[in-house]
Amino acid sequence: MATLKETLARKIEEQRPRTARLVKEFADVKLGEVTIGQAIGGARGVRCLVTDISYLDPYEGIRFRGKTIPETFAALPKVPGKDYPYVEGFWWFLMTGEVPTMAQTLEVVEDFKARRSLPQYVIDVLRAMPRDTHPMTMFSAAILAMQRESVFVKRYNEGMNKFAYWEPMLEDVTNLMPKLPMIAAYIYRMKYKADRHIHSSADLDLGGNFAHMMGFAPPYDDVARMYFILHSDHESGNVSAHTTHLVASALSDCYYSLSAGINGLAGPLHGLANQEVLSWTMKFRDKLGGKEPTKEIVAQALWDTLKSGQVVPGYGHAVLRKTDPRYMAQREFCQKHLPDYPLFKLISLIFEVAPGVLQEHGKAKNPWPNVDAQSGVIQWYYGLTEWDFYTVLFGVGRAIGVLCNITWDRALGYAIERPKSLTTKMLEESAGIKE
Ligand code: CMX
Repeated sequence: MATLKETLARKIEEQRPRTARLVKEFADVKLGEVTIGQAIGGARGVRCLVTDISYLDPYEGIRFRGKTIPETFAALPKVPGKDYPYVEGFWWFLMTGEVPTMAQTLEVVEDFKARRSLPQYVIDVLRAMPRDTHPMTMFSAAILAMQRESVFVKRYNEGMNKFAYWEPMLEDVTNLMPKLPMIAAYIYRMKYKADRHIHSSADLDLGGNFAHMMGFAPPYDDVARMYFILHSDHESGNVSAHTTHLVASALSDCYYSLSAGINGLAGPLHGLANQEVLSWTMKFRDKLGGKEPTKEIVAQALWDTLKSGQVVPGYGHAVLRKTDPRYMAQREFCQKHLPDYPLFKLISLIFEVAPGVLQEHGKAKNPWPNVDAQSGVIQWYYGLTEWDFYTVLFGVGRAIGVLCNITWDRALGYAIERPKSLTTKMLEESAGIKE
């Protein structure tokens, strides 16, 4: 049976000549022109990143290694008796592009278990922070604190051939990934559960053990598996993926890179929107004071938000132009497990009203919900009501995709990133503005 590393080595050997040929023979082929609007407007739509791990079509949504979300869930080995696949099998799939067998999946499960315990100093770092520190700050700091463990740095300092960079990178990301749910659970129990911690269980996979350490009974284990897989990757231009890739492009190791990416995820226009959605919805519910919400009342609340110059959290997207299939996957979960839950009904009512309001408002190019509009409901239902923790869950999931990406960045020798800046005067000259 081929191991993950052997499978990855084979895939890298297959891929390298394709990348080398593009660089050698076709480097001058144009992929598009950059406009002044794109230069000022966050490089929206500029096609200048390469990844084979996922692709985001504006109308279809995400495909992981060529598979839609339902195809991904159907293809991967499932935990016995559960509805969702092993996160470890998904890791293999994203990393290699091949669907693992059950035996290959279980090999990753065991490998992750062997690597997941946290060094005491990481716990000390977390405990030294004031308890009201945002959990994303704690999460990022814990990742960064482990930078001293980097195998890549040690091998680089010894002097290493650049074609071998991916091997210590793989070692580093495989050390880091299984620790992330452990860090997340530690932060959660320390901050919100009176510092009472639950030991990890030797029998459980990554998703199952995370649920166990958080203190939530099944089916929260399946919620964790679903949630981590759904949030893993969204091609490489979003803030968290791009930041991780950018920092790694300087040959910074995965600890520096992921910690930076997590800081980007903590922005309210990106991953923090999941906490914003719950905060918005709960404030709205409180204002209702027990009154039954109607479409008119929801529309009024949305207009109040827009008129006060704020965004409606959980709606809109830089690339998507339809309802996010990650939203739909979570909605289907709710329809199956909590169809009559009042908060789900309220979120569904907002889903009926918000796109029309945003269309009438006329600014957002995409009036449809994104992944963050639905995710808090499920967490709340299963007892995770501390919404400032929600983005940490997103971060554990997002790490799967970005850590696979930076391993491939090393394998294919992607260059240090260095786009070119222009001055405002230069833009005015290009536009033909005389004074
Ligand atoms: N509510 C109100 N206004 C919105 C809006 C929303 N949900 N979405 C976009 N707009 C506004 C923008 O702020 C922008 O206004 P200005 O012209 O005044 O700057 C205008 O519509 C055009 O924006 P856009 O091209 O449609 O969207 P962008 O690519 O610039 O931004 C995003 C995308 C996600 C940041 C934006 O839609 C937004 O702020 N949404 C709410 C926050 C959110 O849910 N973020 C999570 C995204 C998913 C994730 O990364 O986790």
